[in-house]
Amino acid sequence: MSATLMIGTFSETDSAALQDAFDPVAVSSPSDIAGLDIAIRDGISAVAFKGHSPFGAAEMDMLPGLGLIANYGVGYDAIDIEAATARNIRVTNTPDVLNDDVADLAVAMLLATGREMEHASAWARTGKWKAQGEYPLNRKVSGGKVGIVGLGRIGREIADRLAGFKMDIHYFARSEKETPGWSYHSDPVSLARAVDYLVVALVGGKETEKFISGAVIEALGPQGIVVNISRGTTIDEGALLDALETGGIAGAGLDVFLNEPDIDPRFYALDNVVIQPHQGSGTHETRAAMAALQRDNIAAFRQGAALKTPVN
Ligand code: 8YV
Repeated sequence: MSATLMIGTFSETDSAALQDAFDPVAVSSPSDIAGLDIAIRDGISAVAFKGHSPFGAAEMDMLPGLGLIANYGVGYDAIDIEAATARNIRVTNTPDVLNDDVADLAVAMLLATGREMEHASAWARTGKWKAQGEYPLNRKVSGGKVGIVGLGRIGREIADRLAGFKMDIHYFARSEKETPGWSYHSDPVSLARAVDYLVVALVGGKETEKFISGAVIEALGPQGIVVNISRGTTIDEGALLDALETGGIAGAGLDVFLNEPDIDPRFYALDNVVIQPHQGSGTHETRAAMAALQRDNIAAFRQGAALKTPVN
């Protein structure tokens, strides 16, 4: 028998489509695999995975017939790729289909933070506009200097959008790209020093942990705004909170956090932070495309065809 295991919390639509296509067994998290009967575990050859709970060697070893983990998401930092490769388990992800939405949200957070839109909205809603008059002046975003940390597919979409806002584009990447007019920085401190806005579009995982360090945040300075649409792990969150609380930087627009959704309550007390509940790819259109790509990868695996978007 060759069965599929669905791991995670899927929307009703995505779940129904997976049921129709593969009639899977379902659990909420990789840590639930241990609770499945051995006979069921032995029959699993493909996993449809969604979420950010760790999927490591121990969980893989409980599924001896596993050949594929099809991840719902471009980021696969929750999955131990080295352990999967060592066990001949292929991993796929859902790149590209979410670039637009994630880039849109990054730009929205940059504008919302810079133009103090949450404050300004509260000013109107709580009657201050009527009672106290015009909202205090804030800052011009168009034409500013922005640094993109990670010029991959999503980073590039963000940079292209911000070029439309007449911004001076700087970036950090592992190597310089063919980007006439944009300024390359080989280290993030130099990048942060050169700009007013820093947008983090790195991949997650051990290699990029705390890449945006206290030193980078300090280099950005009191006028600086940080936007993060990558993973909570890419920023030294303690250093970020300290800087936000003490005026070390001006503000932040954050879609991702450590320990989400149980995020550090210090964030809730800050009025210079725009908080989004990791909703970068969360539109009907994009989530449908991500789910379809995940199913296509499973179908390809079942047919012995080439995987659509392999990771390893
Ligand atoms: C998640 C994401 O997949 O693609 C990614 O890497 O972070 C998101 O799109 C989504 O939150 C579902 O877990």
